[in-house]
Amino acid sequence: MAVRTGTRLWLAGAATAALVLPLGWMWQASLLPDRYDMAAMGYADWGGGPAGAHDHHHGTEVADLVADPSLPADVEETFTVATDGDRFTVNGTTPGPVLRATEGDLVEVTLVNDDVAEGATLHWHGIDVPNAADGVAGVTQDAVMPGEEYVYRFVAEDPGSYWYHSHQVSHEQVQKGLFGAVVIEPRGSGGSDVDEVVLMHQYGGGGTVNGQPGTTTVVAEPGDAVRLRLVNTDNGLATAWLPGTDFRVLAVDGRDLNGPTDVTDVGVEVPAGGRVDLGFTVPADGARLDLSGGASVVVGPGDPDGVRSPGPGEVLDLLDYGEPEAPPFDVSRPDRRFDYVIDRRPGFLDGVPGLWWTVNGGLYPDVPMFMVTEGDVVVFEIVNDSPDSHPMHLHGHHALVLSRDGVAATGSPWWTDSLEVGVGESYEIALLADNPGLWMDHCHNLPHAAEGLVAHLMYDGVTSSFEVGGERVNRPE
Ligand SMILES: [Cu+2]
Repeated sequence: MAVRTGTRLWLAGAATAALVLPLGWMWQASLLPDRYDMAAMGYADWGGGPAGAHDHHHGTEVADLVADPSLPADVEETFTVATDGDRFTVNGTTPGPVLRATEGDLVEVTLVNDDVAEGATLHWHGIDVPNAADGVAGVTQDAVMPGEEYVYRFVAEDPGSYWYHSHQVSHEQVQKGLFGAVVIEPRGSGGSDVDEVVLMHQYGGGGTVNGQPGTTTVVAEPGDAVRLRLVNTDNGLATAWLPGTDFRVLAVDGRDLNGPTDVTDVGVEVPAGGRVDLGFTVPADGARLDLSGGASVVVGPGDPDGVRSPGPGEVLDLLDYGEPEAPPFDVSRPDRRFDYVIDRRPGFLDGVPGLWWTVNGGLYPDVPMFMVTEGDVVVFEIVNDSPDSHPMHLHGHHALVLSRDGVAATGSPWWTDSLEVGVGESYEIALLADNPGLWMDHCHNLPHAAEGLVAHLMYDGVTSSFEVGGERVNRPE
């Protein structure tokens, strides 16, 4: 009897050890060092193309990938960030000021940190800036601490709608207000009669437009040509609709669509981080834009106290909207093909047990470093096998949507930097590697990024001497 009890106890102990020892190892293996070089994280994935040296000690420094220093600034701004513990502001407001430039301008913005204790940065979301101006703490710069400043310089090459936000503790700082819109006007064009930013954000309650809850009024006359620049700074997908008004989608993620046609009574989806420009002529009795977050915009005559319309029955599909046009590079024979398969499983992330996101089966930081050389044509297949949707954001580049779920795109070229990848969906996208650097490629549902849904695109021969963690406690997510 005693022997049997002992055996049982031994068996129980062995079973416990069999569980605990691997768990202990997994926990230990998941611990991140106090500081680490992002360029050395994960494993190199060459996407089926030739492998380079991937020597992250010798090469071109991220900090040296700058706009031509001899160019004088055409637009010069100082953005001072501050916090009262609850909200973050830029020059005293949230959203911060709209940064306006004209195509071709050299933009120079000095970030000054007044009192944001954990530090801050400015990332120019959707603008394909030189790497040193990308504003990612621990990757392209150190977080700017109170009393310090950092100068961002870039040429505003592509007219369109963009935004800026902190990329230090971004899941907290962005939600609490450290952002603003950017508009790059085309050079020498007449433009619209009325051109307004509609920045959508939820600070913790319902939706707001440019910081205002409820209904915002845009002054316009019947017959005016209007361009509304919808910017989604939230973590989730937004839907916008214009009940009864004919409209067209002029641009997506800062790129004009080719041959967009009028549509009526369909919704338009704006992924987290994404921008959609809507164009329409103001009807005699005005127009009304309703937003899924709960806010509305009345354009021209119309009743600000009017009733919100029920949501749209269907949403516009960009896959076959507008007129096709040949891509500027040959997408049929890419130099590299990468998989970006998103899933979720239990495990440890930096020693913390939980259900964490995976990239190609691995938990952060055991994720691919997508390696390219300048001039490569690169195809990504993003597959979402997880039970939640993910707005995927690649820094420094725009990608052309080739297909969704195996169905080829047949509409206008659809260039994106913030692409909603729904549950079970797969997208094939193509890009030209024409902006050397070390670039984040992550989910813009920012809590998801903080939960490990982060990878990087890296040009062979580029090095970064910045570190995540470290004395500056750089925490990009
Ligand atoms: Cu996500």
